[in-house]
Amino acid sequence: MAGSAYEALTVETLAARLGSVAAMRGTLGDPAGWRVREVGDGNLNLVFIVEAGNAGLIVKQALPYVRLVGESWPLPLKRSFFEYHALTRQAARDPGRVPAVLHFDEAQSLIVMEFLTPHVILRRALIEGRMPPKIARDLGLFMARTLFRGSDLSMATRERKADLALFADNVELCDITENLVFSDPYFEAELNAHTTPQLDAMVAELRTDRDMKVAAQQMKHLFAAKAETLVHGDLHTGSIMVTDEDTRVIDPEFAFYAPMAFDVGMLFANFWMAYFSQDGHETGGSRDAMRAFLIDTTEDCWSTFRGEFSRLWRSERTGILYQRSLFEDRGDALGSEQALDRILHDIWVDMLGFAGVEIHRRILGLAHNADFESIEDRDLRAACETKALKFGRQIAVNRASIHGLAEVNGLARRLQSGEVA
Ligand code: SR1
Ligand code: MG
Repeated sequence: MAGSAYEALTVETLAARLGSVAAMRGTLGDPAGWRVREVGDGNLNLVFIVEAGNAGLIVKQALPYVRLVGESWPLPLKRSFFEYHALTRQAARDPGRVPAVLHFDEAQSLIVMEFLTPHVILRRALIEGRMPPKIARDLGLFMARTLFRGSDLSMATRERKADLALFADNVELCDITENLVFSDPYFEAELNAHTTPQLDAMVAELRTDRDMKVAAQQMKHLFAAKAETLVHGDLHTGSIMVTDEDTRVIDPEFAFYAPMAFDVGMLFANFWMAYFSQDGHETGGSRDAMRAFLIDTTEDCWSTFRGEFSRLWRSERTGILYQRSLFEDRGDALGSEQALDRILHDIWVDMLGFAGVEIHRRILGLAHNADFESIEDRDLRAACETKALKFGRQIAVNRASIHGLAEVNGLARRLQSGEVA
């Protein structure tokens, strides 16, 4: 099928169409014995699990439209090209943290990759009250390594500029983020939805909140203008698969050169949304331990991120920025540490802004989170969402004067307990 015109796969056609792909045959044997299921539950693509005996592979294929909305919203197939190239770079920058790629077919916009089993989507695990013990460390390391090593702090400038140009073409997926994350939540955009009527008053308040609108646009400005590193671009808990022993980051089709803080803010927003949603998942008993786990996860993940970023700063700073020739080589290690502190501070402040808007868009925009959506009692869901919306507003608007996670998580606890309304 190499070189033939794009055609979406189906459960019925997959074996016949991919049966001659060497990487698939090598793992799965004769296609006559393949068992095929379509399991895509994301917003955009087809995802097939193909099994034979005890072996399995994933085939992910882009559709020429947004699956969540339908053919009325066309979307370029080229996103699988960006996903493939992002996966290869992430695999080199943090080995073992993304699924192995076995085959890429650009014309068919499909990637054949490792079948992660018995992994589950992290969001699902958190909704079920599971506490995967390694996520904070694995994700802190992943963010530090991919964000540092994709930037001008580390890469040869010619190579980085070539990558910047390559990923700059991911225009339509950036456009989704630019509109859905930073703008749509703050006006009556056509595809918006929220828990109604319970949130109506809160939504009206947010849409007339000048400070919040300015904060959201400042974050959009940064996202659009600060081409700092290759970000994953959609690093939420639905883009992570886990077991107790392993953490994998999947789905980097939104990859783009953007601020380092973007991935960190997205991820932390999703931890905080999981925190505020726990009230809605207490049918099996109290979720106090789960809430404590999520707070600890933000703290451990941030401290791992800072630690690894600092280690890389001291040992791998080979790019054009903050050259050693200006600092360490002149006996000014303190100057280099001062610059590191400034950079980590900027990531911290921007992370809070990105986290705030990510929380808002998952409650007010098109693409919602199962953390809240799976709460059937709409009054209870709205109560959880209201706390999250208030939290998002506080951290985004006040980001420059918030000094640490103790303060942010203190706010989360006070909103959760009702001490702050
Ligand atoms: C129309 S796509 C909506 C959302 O799904 C993806 O996972 C991204 O988060 C995007 O914003
Ligand atoms: Mg995705």
